Amino acid sequence: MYCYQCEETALHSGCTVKGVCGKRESTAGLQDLLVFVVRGMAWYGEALTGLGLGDRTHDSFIRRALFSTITNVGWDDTRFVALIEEALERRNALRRRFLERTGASWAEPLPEAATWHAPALAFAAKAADVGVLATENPDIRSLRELLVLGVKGIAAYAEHAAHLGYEKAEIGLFIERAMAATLRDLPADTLVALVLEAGHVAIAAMALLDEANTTTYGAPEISQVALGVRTRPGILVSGHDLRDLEELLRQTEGTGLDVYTHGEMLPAHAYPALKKYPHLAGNYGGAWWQQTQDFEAFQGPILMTTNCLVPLRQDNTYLDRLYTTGVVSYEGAHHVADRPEGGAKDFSALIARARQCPPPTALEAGQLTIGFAHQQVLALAGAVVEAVQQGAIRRFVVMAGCDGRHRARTYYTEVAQTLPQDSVILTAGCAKYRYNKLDLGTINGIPRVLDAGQCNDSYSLALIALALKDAFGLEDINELPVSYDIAWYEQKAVAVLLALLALGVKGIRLGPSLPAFLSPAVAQVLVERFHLRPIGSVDEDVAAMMAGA
Ligand code: FSO
Ligand code: SF4
Repeated sequence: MYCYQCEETALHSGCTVKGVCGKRESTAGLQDLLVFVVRGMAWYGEALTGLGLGDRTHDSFIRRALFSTITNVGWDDTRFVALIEEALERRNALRRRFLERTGASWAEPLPEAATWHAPALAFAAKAADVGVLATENPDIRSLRELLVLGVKGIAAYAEHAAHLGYEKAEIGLFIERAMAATLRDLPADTLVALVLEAGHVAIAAMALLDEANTTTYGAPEISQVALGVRTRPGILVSGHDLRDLEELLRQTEGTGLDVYTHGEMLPAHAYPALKKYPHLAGNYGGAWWQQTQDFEAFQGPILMTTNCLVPLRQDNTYLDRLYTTGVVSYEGAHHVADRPEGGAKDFSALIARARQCPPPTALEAGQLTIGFAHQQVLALAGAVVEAVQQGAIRRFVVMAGCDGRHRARTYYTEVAQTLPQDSVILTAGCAKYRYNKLDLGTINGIPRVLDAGQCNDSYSLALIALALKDAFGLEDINELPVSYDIAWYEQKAVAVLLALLALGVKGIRLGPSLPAFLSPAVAQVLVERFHLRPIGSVDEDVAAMMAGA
């Protein structure tokens, strides 16, 4: 195996024996093979689109296939074997259509991803040939991977929007074009252009998801979220899928059960159509990487709707209380099937299990204030602009992104603590768990940590920056008193980063380390064009950011 798609990759180079995340070699190989066959699907898809025979019926499958290979999503090899088999069937259907139309008249040779076929028994052997290292030139490999990893993030966000009935053909068309491009001998410049285009598509995907979430559940509003527990048995919901949470809330109404959010599900408490449920009891536990302790203590069933699911430790006892759904899979856990057309998922088994469980053990007390997505912040725009003009707010620091296990991530806690009192932190994603429970105070009644929501709600932060630019009559987003100190971990964050670059944001600090999939030459392109840089020491970075650098 060779996997270097996340920030925690071994030796900051690549996981080659077993993932630092716990991914087995067999799973890594099947994921590579799935991506390979999806590339083959995309190759025909793009060709058929060019022939006026575009077929968007495979978009949903392609999104789910890519999403399932994101870090901490799919752990069950049997699910990947089934996905590869389905991908081969779909690719062959596209191939038949293509051959019917073109016969022998197509000039370009067919890539292997478009023709290879074998039964499941041969998947493991083939996987060894189709991974990251199949591309020899390190810079082309780096650009192809940057593109594919950004596309994985885009696919995930677009899939969430699709669950709420929001789809855009342009996203599917781009995914098809980008994946097909990785099968061609393209010059580096063409790949760089595709990577930058991926940033624009990432903005489109996050905008679509924002529209889907806010149209369905209302605009997030300032809300208090309890961190303690109640006395009744509970269900813990993690991941990012709001529709799963909503269906579970409906099905648990009047059952005597409470529902708690975990990790990236925290922002659900700010949506009017979700917070209205009195049994949405609070937020439980810390960031994703602490879940083996938190899930153990919870005592009731846990529903994982998306990443991040981590492998259980040997002494964990919650496998029988673990429920996966959607693209998430884990050997030995229960899986809640997809919703039937026009219907809802059936959570009855999980609910029955919850009734037999004791209530959760309290981990914390107190509450958090959340709900600062773009609509809410723009409603406060007058006060914010005034605070800047009076000098009460000197700087905004965008600290969006992911949390992770690495000790170096204490940097983000320390930055939050070191930033002076006249600065405001804008956050989104699970990165916030490094500082959202510190008491950092308020400025003119505005909290010093404004939490816009999930990682995809980084879109909100971009809208806020654009609105501030207009409010101050500035030409360029980079003239704002805003610095970017982003933490990344997995591939959704790659999409968010590309989106920020596409918006023209310069001088982003990225940590705790730059991606291993950036070759020195590709990293240099990002440094030169966008002044992207790694994080430094806390004191130096805080001083530089406050000075506008
Ligand atoms: Fe975090 Fe995990 Fe949302 Fe990620 S829970 S790390 S960027 O999956 O998706 O922020
Ligand atoms: Fe390694 Fe990250 Fe890949 Fe897991 S996802 S195998 S930790 S690079």
